[in-house]
Amino acid sequence: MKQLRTQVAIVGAGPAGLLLGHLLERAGIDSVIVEARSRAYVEQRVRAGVLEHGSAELLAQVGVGARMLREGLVHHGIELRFLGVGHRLDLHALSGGRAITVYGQQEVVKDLIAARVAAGGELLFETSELSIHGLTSDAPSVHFVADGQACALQCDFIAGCDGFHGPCRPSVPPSALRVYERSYPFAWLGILARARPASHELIYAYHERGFALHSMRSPEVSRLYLQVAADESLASWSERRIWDELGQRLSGDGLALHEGPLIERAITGMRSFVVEPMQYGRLFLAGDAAHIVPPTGAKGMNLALADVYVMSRALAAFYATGEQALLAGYSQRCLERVWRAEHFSWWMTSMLHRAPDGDAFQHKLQLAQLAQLVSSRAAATTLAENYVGLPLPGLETSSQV
Ligand code: RFL
Ligand code: PHB
Repeated sequence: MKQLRTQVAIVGAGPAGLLLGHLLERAGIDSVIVEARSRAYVEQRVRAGVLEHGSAELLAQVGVGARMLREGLVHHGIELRFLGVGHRLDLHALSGGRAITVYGQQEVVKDLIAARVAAGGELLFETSELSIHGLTSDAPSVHFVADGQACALQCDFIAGCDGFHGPCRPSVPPSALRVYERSYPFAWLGILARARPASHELIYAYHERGFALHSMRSPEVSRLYLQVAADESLASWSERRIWDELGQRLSGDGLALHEGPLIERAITGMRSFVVEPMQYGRLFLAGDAAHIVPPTGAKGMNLALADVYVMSRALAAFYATGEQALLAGYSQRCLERVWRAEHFSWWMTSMLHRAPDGDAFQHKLQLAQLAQLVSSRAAATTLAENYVGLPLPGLETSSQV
């Protein structure tokens, strides 16, 4: 077996693992990132699209934001649409000058991989048979196969950034973790279309037929989502049916969708999930490996970035001075933000979707809540503050990205 050694072994090259590798590199800490998929696969995986104010600032401040600053779309507002009428929420004014940046997750991933390669950092793709060992010892290790060769990577710490289905969380004895979970009786059908966005800003629509979301990736590419049944099959959704349904839920009040060829379509289930604590011995979990939110609040990728920011500061303090308090506090520190985002994502989801068993009373409650959001500055401020995101502790902030 080939013997390797590093300070921090990072499992997974999604946004969490890649940003952690970059932040550690800047702090002079050696790491190896081990990823099961190919580089092309992770660079093309279409997922989230909204960066919170703090996430965009973090990427820019640590030197991986140049393309995001050029190509990302800074948005100062979103629209809530119900009963066929659109209402703009001025996020910028309501949040004291903060904004969001629309920039695809796979673009963040591409920029982070380019930075890793340029810095000469170890990043192994297409590995298999990964397992982790010695978590409660001072000498944990990660075993895997790379290029047909079995490897044992000795390290001081393991960062489990391997997503919801990765092997790190299941390696912890179940009695050491507590799981909090909720599933939802619907899913999202998401499309990417070569079509000019119908609006400059995101539109979250509550409709009797179900939720719809209008988003984008560039001035030529639209990203749209439809609430569908939890067990819906993609096969029953022709291109024509998708556009017709989007039109029914989103159009009207001066808004007309621009149709175009589909580049991508997929159905994603919705769930809320948190594991506590996010640490076991020398294993630290981050991102989807530790928590999942339904995508309605656009928080998934942002939480992943925030976790590894906190983890990198704790590891930097440990290697600089031997200080262990920040590492010991990692889980608690992250979970405060995680639970805020869990609540916000659950709340947005419940307010904007039609529950299959929802009755007329439920529908009226949702409409009353939406009406309050677009008429009360206090209510709108709560949404805006959550949507643009909490500041990252210790990060210099500006009011304008
Ligand atoms: P990721 O991005 O899932 O990355 C984990 C990485 O770990 C690798 N891995 C392994 N590597 C080595 N050995 C193994 N045995 C491994 N097992 C797994 C995986 O291949 C992968 O590369 O987790 P990370 O970094 O925590 O980032 C989290 C975000 O990706 C996630 O929160 C968001 O994308 C969630 N999400 C969405 N969030 C939004 O805010 N808006 C969206 O529209 C949105 N759409 C989505 C989504 C998540 C989806 N998933 C997880 C199925 C759409 C989908 C389809
Ligand atoms: C996206 O652009 O993919 C997107 C935007 C907002 C969300 C979820 C996804 O809440």
